[in-house]
Amino acid sequence: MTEESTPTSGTDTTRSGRTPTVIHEGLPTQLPDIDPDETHDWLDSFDALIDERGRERARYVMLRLLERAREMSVGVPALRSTDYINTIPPEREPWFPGDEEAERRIRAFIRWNAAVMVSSANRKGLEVGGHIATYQSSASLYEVGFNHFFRGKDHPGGGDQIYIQGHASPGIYARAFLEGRLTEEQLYHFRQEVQHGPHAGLSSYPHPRLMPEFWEFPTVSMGLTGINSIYQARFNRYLANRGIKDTGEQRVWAFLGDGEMAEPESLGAIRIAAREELDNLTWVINCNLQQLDGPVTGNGKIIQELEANFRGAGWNVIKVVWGREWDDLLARDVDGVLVNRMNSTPDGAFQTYSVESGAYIRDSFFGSDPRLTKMVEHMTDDQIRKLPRGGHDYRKVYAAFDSATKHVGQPTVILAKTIKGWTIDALEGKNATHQMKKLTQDDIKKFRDRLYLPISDRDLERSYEETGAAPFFHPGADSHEIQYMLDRRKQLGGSLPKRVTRAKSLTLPGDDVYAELKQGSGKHSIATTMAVVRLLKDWMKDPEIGQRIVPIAPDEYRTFGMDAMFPSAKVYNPAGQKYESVDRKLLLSYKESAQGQMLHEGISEAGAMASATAAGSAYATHGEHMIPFYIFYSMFGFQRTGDSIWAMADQLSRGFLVGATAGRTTLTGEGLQHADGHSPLLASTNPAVVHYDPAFAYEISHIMKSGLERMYGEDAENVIFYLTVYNEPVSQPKEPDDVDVEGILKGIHHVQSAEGEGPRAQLLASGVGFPWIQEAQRILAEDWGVRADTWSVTSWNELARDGAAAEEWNLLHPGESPRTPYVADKLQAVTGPVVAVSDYMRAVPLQIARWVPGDYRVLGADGFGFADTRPAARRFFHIDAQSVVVQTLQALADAGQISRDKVEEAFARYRIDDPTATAGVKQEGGDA
Ligand SMILES: Cc1ncc(C[n+]2csc(CCOP(=O)(O)OP(=O)(O)O)c2C)c(N)n1
Ligand SMILES: [Mg+2]
Repeated sequence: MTEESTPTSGTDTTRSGRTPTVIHEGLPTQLPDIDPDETHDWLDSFDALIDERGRERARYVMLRLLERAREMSVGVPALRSTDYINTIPPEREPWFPGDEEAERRIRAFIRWNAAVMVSSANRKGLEVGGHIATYQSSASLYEVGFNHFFRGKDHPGGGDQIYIQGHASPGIYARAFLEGRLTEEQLYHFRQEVQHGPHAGLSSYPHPRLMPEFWEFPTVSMGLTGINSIYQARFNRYLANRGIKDTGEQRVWAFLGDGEMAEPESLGAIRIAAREELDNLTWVINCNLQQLDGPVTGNGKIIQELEANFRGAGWNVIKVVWGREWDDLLARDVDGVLVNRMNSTPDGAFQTYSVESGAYIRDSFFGSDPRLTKMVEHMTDDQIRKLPRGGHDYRKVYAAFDSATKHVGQPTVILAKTIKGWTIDALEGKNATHQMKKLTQDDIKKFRDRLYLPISDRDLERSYEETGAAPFFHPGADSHEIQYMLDRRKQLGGSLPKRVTRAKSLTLPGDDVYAELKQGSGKHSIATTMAVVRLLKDWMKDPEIGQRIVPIAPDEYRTFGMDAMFPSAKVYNPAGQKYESVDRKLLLSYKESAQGQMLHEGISEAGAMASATAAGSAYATHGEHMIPFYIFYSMFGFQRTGDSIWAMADQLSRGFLVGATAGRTTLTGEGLQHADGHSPLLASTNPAVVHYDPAFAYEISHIMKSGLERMYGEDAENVIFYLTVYNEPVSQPKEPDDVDVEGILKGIHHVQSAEGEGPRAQLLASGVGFPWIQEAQRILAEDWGVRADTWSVTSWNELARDGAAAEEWNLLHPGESPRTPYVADKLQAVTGPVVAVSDYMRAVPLQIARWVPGDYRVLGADGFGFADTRPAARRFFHIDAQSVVVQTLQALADAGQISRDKVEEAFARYRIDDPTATAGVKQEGGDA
């Protein structure tokens, strides 16, 4: 059998050994009834059951039958949601291996320090904010993880990857303080990152860029944790499948808020995790039923809603709703009244119970049915009030984590019900709790009592007098608790969170690989997109970096001419290819493989960004340099996923982003929503992004080479290279012998001087705009006697940054001779007005206006794009060669170097105000 005719190029079954079916956990409905009499008998007996024993009993029997059917591998539809009780019944809870009492005290210390840290940061005169209630609701969730599950970086398997809810950071700092990783001083400096000197403060949230040895994953932009953690887990599998690293012992844990689940990025990719059977992924959703303003779904039940979503998507769902004190009541609930009450009580009511007295709960919750009232007769009001939620019951949480880590074939989500602000009376369950940052002395004394901390009133009061806040608490490095927690971490592979960079710099390809681009395109024309893809293909053949390149595209490989890579590099699919491909006989057939190199994300720019982020940070998260090469429809890059790129920068990820089909007028026919005339501006706002807008293939060779050197060579920088490339075929010149590489990399280089006598002008253009100034140069010379020099601006953004940096340096070095911005230096000696143009809005070239000597005029494509030919669109925006000519003549007339008549004459001749003048002008290379 040839490879083309092999129906399955990966494994036959999925990772869990199951063959994927089209009907998820269901059964086909189009089955003829082969024995109607028998069917009737069954239905009759069910009716009789309802008549004789009632609906409740019938429901119970039905559920048991469903359960049995699944046990006997009879494919029946899964229930989308189950009763509002714990998924793991008490009898299936595992033995708890820890010292529960010591762990309770450790939690108390952490709770205390976390709250004191935030409260202290909000003392009068400081008031830098922070959050108390989030961590207080999730302390048990984290602590079970830290003491029993999370594997550290020294674990032989490489360690787990943990996404911590951004607003829970105080608890994580508080634990690090107990472990001796942070000082009391640093806790006092929470959210004061510069005023006490470098590294003396703590960042507000998990920000690897600000604390690169501590935080690993930025999480505070709600929603990104969800999608990024899924793609991280998937990327771990990709590394293993491709034989780059064994990640079998690494688990991704993601902690999320129940309010946060409303973000599209939270739930938007969950089916990918199920489809790829990511049982290396566990989500823990802290269901405190509240978000910032108040309840998440006061009238509904967020846990039930999420359960249905996740089950529907194919996840393993573990609900941890009730603490152990409820077990006894549930065991006595023979009529199902308690479960029924639990099922039908809305979240808003549960929130109210969290702040009400036992008598109120007895009356409102248990008073609705005499059988319920009787059930709690033996309990005091106080016992009723204290009936805990599952997410605060350490053993229930342990059971859930244990079960999640043993589950095979599906990702797991743990839905843990908690109370926001738990253990702090002043905060618990209040609608405003999220924003309550200050604790009064009275609040703090009650809190201390609830945690049984040995801090006297006197000590508290003195601390308030001296520092304006309560004191931190540390039981001493030799105490049993600290020894215990350190020992637990040692067993599990060291303290977390922690970020380490173990990857060695790569041996980068030599100059040969760049030779082809430097040759130019001869008689042909090629688009810059093609030039980039050509070089990428050659890079992928390199013995050192080839395997490390991770091509990523959201269903656009064909658009960018990368389908030629399908047969060789192959599309990654952990299940291989289980069908005979329609195009298997073609040379360029679509190939999927578990060892595939190309990440195909489906139509998900958000997913593609998440993959790029995971790949680009593998040098730290896995100690393996990987080189994401994410190519996308220009308009759907920075505009669509700007926040993800911001998070990628925070995560110190590196890699190439390629905005293909760039420009407001170059992608013909696609129109307003596709025509990108502003991405460079958006990119300029991200300090990690180095943007280039190359005009020529030879420029691309230097830029991409520099990208490799800066991101993967010696002293690698935490930057992201962003190239805008186009789909318009352009004649690519051969690289000049005296090529100005420094100029190309810094952002501007001189291309061609005009010969002859006459008024002079300087023409600047970037990207696809270069041919316009080249043509303008010719027209100016031939028709108007003006001698123009042409300059290729490879990066307006880098020139502007350099200008700003020079000014800042000058500000800070008043006594020294001032620095000159690069662009000012370059244009210092030139003559005549400077006219700039690009396929972007004016604001892009205007970024450098301050440093361009003399008269500087800018043309640009401001406004919405539309569908038409390139010549028509460029005439409409007044950015074509003729417009450049008129603009140059006008500048010369203003300077008194030519007569004003000439401007009017040119204007009339070219009709630059009239797009109809371009009707019939031919164009080459269609849309994408
Ligand atoms: C994208 C985004 N939008 C808004 C916010 C502001 N914000 C921070 S926390 C929060 C509420 C979080 O509620 P939830 O997810 O339930 O977490 P909890 O604190 O209740 O655990 C909001 C709206 C944000 N951080 N990110
Ligand atoms: Mg919440």
